[in-house]
Amino acid sequence: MRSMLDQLRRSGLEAIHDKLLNGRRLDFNDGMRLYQTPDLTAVGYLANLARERKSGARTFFVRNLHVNYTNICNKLCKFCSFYAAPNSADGKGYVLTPEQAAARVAQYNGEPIREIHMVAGINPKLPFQYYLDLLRAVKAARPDAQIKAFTMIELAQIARAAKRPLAEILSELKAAGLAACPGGGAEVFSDRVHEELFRAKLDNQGWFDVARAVHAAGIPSNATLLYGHIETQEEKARHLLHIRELQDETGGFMCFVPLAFDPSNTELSHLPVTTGYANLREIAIARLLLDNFPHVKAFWIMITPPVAQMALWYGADDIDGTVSHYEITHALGTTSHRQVLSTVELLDLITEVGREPVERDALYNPVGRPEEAVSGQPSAVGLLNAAR
Ligand code: V47
Repeated sequence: MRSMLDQLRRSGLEAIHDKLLNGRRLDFNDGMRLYQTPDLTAVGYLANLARERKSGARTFFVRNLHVNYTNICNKLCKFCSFYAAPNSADGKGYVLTPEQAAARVAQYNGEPIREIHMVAGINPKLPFQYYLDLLRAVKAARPDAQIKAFTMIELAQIARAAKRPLAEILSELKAAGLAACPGGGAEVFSDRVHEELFRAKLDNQGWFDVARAVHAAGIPSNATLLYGHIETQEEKARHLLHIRELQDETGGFMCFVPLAFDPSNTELSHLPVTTGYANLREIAIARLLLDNFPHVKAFWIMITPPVAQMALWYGADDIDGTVSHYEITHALGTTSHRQVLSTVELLDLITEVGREPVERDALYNPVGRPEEAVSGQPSAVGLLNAAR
């Protein structure tokens, strides 16, 4: 019978295993080796070592909902199926008023939502005041939930609309209810991919500058990688190392979210969807290279609940949440994909694979009954009872 050590040796991953055991950082070549070996179980074994070192068996989830306040966007990214170009004649563009956004959130008043995830297109017509009013209205509708809003791209636009320095407007947005920022808009930090797929968008350096300012303002954020389109393995490995470097500098990232590209209804619809094998590898490599990130997320809505469940043994310690109303890839009515999981379904996914669920808020504070929040380790039974 072959041991795991034999398997690691045969897969060329023995040196990476040694580095992990000795607390040494992985480098670009290690990243490439992890992308190139066909032996995903060996990669997963290593990622699971790193995952358990950070979080043990704990798996974080959140009761959340999404609000996409406008789909009007002047960036025209080739990978996006969500946007309506400004002034387009098809009549599909919309902007939610702050009151409409608040009303959408208020529909969930009976549910203990903890995180409101609010992002949208880059709509040059919206004035700075709109963003403040939006945050205040949504916060007033659900004062018990934290607002995680605005990608680095949106923040650059908001500063432009305000005609004021970013640092100044960040403190106003924070006072209006902004608790954290999501990781979107990062795509792939490669000038080649930027030029080919999202030329009109803030460039890679710009994304870093905004993230730096956000973290300096005391607002934590996530970071993403959009994979499964035209990017190369080298570009992905460099993307991860760039983000790791920024995290060394600011310490402001909470979670890394690999986003699997969904080609449907995009200019790249000829590309195949990513496989479960590719999705698990992306999560595992992120966990291994991003040694300074507290969390790695399996975003089930993109990779399906069964693959997200497996990912809990391939490096992920966060399975996102109940996710109501996700429109970035699944505009309402255009897909048969699942959009919502109940809390009980999420808990079942986590516990079936022997992981321990921890309900969190947008800032990764454990929530639940007071005694559970103190220990940070709520029991699955307690959570299940609370959820029923
Ligand atoms: O920046 C756009 C991506 C992002 C497609 O921080 C696509 O917790 C797949 O960032 N197929 C926005 N992805 C969503 C996002 C996000 C999602 C969930 C959790 C978090 C978090 C952040 O969606 C965009 C872009 O990278 N995206 N089009 C597509 N066709």
